[in-house]
Amino acid sequence: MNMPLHPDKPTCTFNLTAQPLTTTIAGQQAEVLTYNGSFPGPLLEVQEGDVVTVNFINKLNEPSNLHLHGIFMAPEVDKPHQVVKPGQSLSYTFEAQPGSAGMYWYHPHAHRKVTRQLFEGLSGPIIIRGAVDAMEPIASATEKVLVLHDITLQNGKVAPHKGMDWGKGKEGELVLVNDEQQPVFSVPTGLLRLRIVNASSARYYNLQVSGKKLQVIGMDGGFLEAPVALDALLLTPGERADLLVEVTQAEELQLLNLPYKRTPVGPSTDTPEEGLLLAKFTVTGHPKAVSLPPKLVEVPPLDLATATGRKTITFGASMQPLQFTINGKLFDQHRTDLTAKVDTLEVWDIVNPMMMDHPFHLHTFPFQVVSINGVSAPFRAWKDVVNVPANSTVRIAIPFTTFKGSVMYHCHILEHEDLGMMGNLQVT
Ligand SMILES: [Cu+2]
Repeated sequence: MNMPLHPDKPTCTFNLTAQPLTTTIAGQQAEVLTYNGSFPGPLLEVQEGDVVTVNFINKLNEPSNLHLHGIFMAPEVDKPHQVVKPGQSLSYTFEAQPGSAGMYWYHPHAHRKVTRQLFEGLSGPIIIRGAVDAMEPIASATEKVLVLHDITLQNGKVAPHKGMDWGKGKEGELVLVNDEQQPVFSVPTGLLRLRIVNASSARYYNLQVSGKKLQVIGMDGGFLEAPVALDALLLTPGERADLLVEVTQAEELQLLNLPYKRTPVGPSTDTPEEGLLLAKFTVTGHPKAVSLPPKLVEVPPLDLATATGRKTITFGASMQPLQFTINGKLFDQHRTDLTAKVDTLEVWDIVNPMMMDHPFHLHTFPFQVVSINGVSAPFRAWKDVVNVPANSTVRIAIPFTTFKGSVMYHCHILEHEDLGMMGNLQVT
């Protein structure tokens, strides 16, 4: 039995219409794809406990659908296999589960269409709010939602993918924050909360705020137990970060993308050594003392000794034609690749024997990263995407709770997903 919805709880309804739009991006006019004429799509904001309906309307000239990435919902509501033909619509109704406060996003998931539809502009942010958001000092922080998306424009359109782009994953020439190149935000002194979505099809962001520690308070779909201070944070496609920056005086801050090589061989990054400027924050106001929240939520450790299932997921590829595989197989939506039992804990090894990184994404069920090449994860967090570096193995632990059904797992470099690097898991 899947968890029933509670009709007595507050309800929220959103309509999202996928449609083309001619707009100006970085001074160039181009036809892009939008939700509701907005690039990126509008922020959907709900509270834990809300019953949420998202009505998706397809006004593109090809099939599409909607994936509410990372949200803990029944597989039959997520239904990424189901495509919506042009002119048709589909609804997604779910309860924003207690304890699921965090940053999520939405994007198309129609197989073999995902890369291009997302690269041309289809994505948008979702926030589920909970008790921690109402807690000081987080409640009074200045919050900015930043959707990172790259794009290449050419002759008034979004540039097409070429052969090599499908292998490496296309990185757009323009790196946009929301709909702008290098936007400048005016913010007051105090705590600055940055909620960042990597909505690029393939680009990794190695984020730094000049001269500041990033105080990570959440990753993907949930808060950490306490802030973790980092100099830089790698955000791979599909991942989200919830960061606090302590800004005690008027100054100018730069959000930078530092170089990161997705493959240890050959030239793989166009990012200058000193970093690429993504956005600026002009801070004004009187000097202000700030403090960090000492404690956020419980992220209970998982007892691996109780795990009843172990699996190995191995990435692979073949040339001519270029294809990407998991456990030697191309994606087939009619084939069940793996099975798991509800109310059990499983440990999976994600093995990447290739010379390039792949970010692994599992639908529906959040997991914890146990180790990377045998070294324990630096902090405990609920994740739905984890980077698996080249020639590496990442071990994750997944509690299969509440829901049964068919869920997908795939590489979140969308070119690889569209070329077959995806599988089906049946939870019974
Ligand atoms: Cu990949």
